[in-house]
Amino acid sequence: MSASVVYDPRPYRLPEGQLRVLTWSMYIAIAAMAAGMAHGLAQALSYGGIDVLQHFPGLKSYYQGLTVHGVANVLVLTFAFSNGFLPLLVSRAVSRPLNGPLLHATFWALLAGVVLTSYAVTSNQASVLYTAYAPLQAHWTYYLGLALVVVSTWLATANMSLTVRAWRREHPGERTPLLAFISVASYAMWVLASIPIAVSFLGFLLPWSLGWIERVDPLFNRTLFWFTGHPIVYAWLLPAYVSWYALIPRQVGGKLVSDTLTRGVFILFLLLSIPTGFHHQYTDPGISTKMKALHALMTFGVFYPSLATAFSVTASLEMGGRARGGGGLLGWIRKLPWGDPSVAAQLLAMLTFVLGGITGLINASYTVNQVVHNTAWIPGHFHMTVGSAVFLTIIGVTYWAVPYLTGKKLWAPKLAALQPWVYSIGLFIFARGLISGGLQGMPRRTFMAQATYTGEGWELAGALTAIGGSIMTVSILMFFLVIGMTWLVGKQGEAPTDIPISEALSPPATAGWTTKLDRLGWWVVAAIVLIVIAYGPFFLTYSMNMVSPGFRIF
Ligand code: HAS
Ligand code: CU
Repeated sequence: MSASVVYDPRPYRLPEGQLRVLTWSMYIAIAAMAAGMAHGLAQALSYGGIDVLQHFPGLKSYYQGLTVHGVANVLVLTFAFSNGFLPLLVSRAVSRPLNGPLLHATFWALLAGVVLTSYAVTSNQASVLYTAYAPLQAHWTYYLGLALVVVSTWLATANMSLTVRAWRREHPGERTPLLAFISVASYAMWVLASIPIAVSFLGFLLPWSLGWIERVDPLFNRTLFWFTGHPIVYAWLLPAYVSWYALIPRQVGGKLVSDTLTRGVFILFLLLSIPTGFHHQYTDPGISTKMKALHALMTFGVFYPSLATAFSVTASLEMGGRARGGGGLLGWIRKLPWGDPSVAAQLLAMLTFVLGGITGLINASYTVNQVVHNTAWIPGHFHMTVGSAVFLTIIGVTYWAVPYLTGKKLWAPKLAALQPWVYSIGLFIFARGLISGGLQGMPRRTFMAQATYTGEGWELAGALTAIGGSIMTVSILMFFLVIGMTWLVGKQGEAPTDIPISEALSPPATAGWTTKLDRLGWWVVAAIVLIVIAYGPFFLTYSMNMVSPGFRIF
């Protein structure tokens, strides 16, 4: 193994059969993106007072469209992508194949989940939005389908863990390659974080939708939702961070700055992502103010590893820019390989995420949250996080992954490098609309095109949202054009033959306390302790009121 143990430098490519399964997982992600995008445009236009929803064949309501948009983009696109991406990186990092049966089980669980959920949503039996709040009741296929999507991520985690464990057995005393460690840590956090939603769906909402139990407790299920629903955002984000730390430095000619810092950042996410969910419930009754304040404090804690990431990744980029001849304070930025579509997409993902992160801090501030909660500000925030950092990184990775996986050269790379610019310009206009509208009280999750009321500044805000959203849609169509043409006419044999993985500036220690960082099991135990502190008091003192029958108002 090389001096910088980020990955095993011997050339390695997964057996084609296994690669095909991972590739199809990513194709499911791209299909979800198509569905999500079409409904995204309709949502954005609605803010501008334009109702195109009525022209969608088979669409019954605004909320059905919004459910498709949310579920397709943040539940299917993200996890289908990561189910393909993370195991690919792990197997490459340790130069070992994955477990075949587990790999197939992951794929089929995902596909079955997506089919069931799609059935529920497209037949208008699950217009409950992605948050699935009781007492709104969806068809049972919605809960079961999404539970299967979650199960697929557990199977993918088991597969990666087994692969790494087999490597460790063959390499006693050696540090786990960094790329494998951070990929497994990302999904390990998610496995822990997803247990509450599994309990809510399988223990309450699914039996309730089947008529096996008559009533559920809405607040209890909502709390289980956000128990998972906050850390889920880091399950979307961390695969992007994996790319920013371990792949992007190589793509720009720099190096990963610190092995120990990188491991530490992912461990902090494992520890701090979960005990923060009450920051989505500041206005909910039935939860003590003290516990909400504790979660606010923890939220400021989980801000830290992202700040560390900002500095660390910027240092890697600066190293690359300077190696390419960039001088002065900021001259290195221009020298970065902006012409490489994969790099351009991810650099813009980072830049737009700066504003996403700042707006998150505003949300997290307990009292300031009162100003923005349930307003258009919130979708403003999350389109600059999941809709930028995550989405543009998925696109950036796809720009090298599709050629790598199919052996075909990327079609029209210049167009591809322009695409993330169009997206980011659209995003800034769009988010400016939602953010300013939100500050002036414009609501979220409301069909503004049919609202019989308006407020000061909403017209401009709505127009900017609609214009920005339309530009973003054009950009995604450019992406589909590039990827579609790559499939159809991409030249065989001119694609990259290996994954772009960085070297680290210095190798990880082989003695001393930092070697203990690799013991993921212990960190999981520590995370559980923090979760018990943050959620124990609520669950110990809450008396469940199974009061609510299901409502289907769609
Ligand atoms: Fe959030 C609501 C707080 C991050 C997603 N968030 C949401 C919702 C979503 C979401 C979907 O405290 C709405 C849920 C719903 O439907 O109701 N959020 C935060 C905080 C952070 C944060 C403190 N959110 C995210 C991420 C998301 C996401 C990440 C998706 C992936 N959020 C909240 C709160 C609410 C909320 C409240 C509830 C609001 C309410 O009232 O309902 C932080 O983790 C953010 C940390 C990020 C940073 C930025 C670091 C910047 C980096 C880029 C570096 C740049 C470089 C540029 C390297 C500190 C790493 C160099 C480039 C060159 C070219 C030089
Ligand atoms: Cu959150």
